[in-house]
Amino acid sequence: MEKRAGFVALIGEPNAGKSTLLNRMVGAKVSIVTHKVQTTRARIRGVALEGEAQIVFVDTPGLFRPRRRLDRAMVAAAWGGASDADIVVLLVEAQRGVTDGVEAILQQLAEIGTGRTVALAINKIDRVQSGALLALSKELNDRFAFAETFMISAEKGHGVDDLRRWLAGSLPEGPWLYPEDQIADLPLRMIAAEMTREKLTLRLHQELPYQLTVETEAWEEREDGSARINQVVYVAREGHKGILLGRKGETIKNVGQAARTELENFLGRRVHLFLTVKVRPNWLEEAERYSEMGLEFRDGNA
Ligand SMILES: Nc1nc2c(ncn2[C@@H]2O[C@H](COP(=O)(O)OP(=O)(O)OP(=O)(O)O)[C@@H](O)[C@H]2O)c(=O)[nH]1
Ligand SMILES: [Mg+2]
Repeated sequence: MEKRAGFVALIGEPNAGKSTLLNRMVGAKVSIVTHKVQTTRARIRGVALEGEAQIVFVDTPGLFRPRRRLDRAMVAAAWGGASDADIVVLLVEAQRGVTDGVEAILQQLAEIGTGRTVALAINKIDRVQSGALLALSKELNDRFAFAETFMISAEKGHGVDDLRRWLAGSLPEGPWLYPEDQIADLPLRMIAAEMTREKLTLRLHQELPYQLTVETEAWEEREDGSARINQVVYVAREGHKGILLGRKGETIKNVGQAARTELENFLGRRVHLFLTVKVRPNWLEEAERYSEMGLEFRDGNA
């Protein structure tokens, strides 16, 4: 059998379950997941093997109507991921159906999707009756010529094997793109920063998760096999710093503990994690913050 390999971009509205699907396909948590929208900020690749095929999944930020510079950079990264891929999979939430947001994505897809293989994955089928699924599938297929439609639950795993097999068979023949044992290509320091951002997003309310960013500043391997990691959480306002720290520093302490536990599981060794909160009123307009996130900073984003 010939080897196959290629890129599969996962696109969809925020919260559709793209990162959950990527993690399930890879079999490890390489992309953070929360119940909130706009969790993923950059393109994150995860590698899955299926028979003789190496499938490189590209998780993307959710597609929505951007307002800020950061939003624009995220949406640009998502469409960039789609246009670079061999196959695009559009995730649509079963219970939400064809929202205005899905409508807008379908219109854009009509432009970039021609000549490209685009599959539809209706996700979160564990939340709806099967009758509703057929109607939704028909409605979506009437609007766009999807190569194939899958009904899946990224969280529970339903339909995911079928999707992976189909993707494997649809990729072009060619040599593998990554070493056999590689599952992600995000640098460890970025994975570590993302883990902390996930815990912050889960714990903080309203707009705050969207107004902060996390960077790993130092990573020291120690002789006893543990790692000493220093991270900075940038916030835009003094008031946000207070909320992040919490009473007697409780909030940041809990976040640090949760992030450390996850990092230790991921790395399989002990971690000493130190978090510092810094106020940086302009961080959302700083090119360096964007490159740290893996996003492009362009003048046109403003
Ligand atoms: N019930 C159910 N929930 C799911 C399923 N897939 C994902 N979720 C949940 O949906 C929420 C969003 O999942 P994510 O994977 O972060 O979604 P996303 O599309 O990556 O979101 P953004 O990064 O914000 O664009 C999380 O709470 C998941 O646990 C599913 O199949 N069924
Ligand atoms: Mg995501």
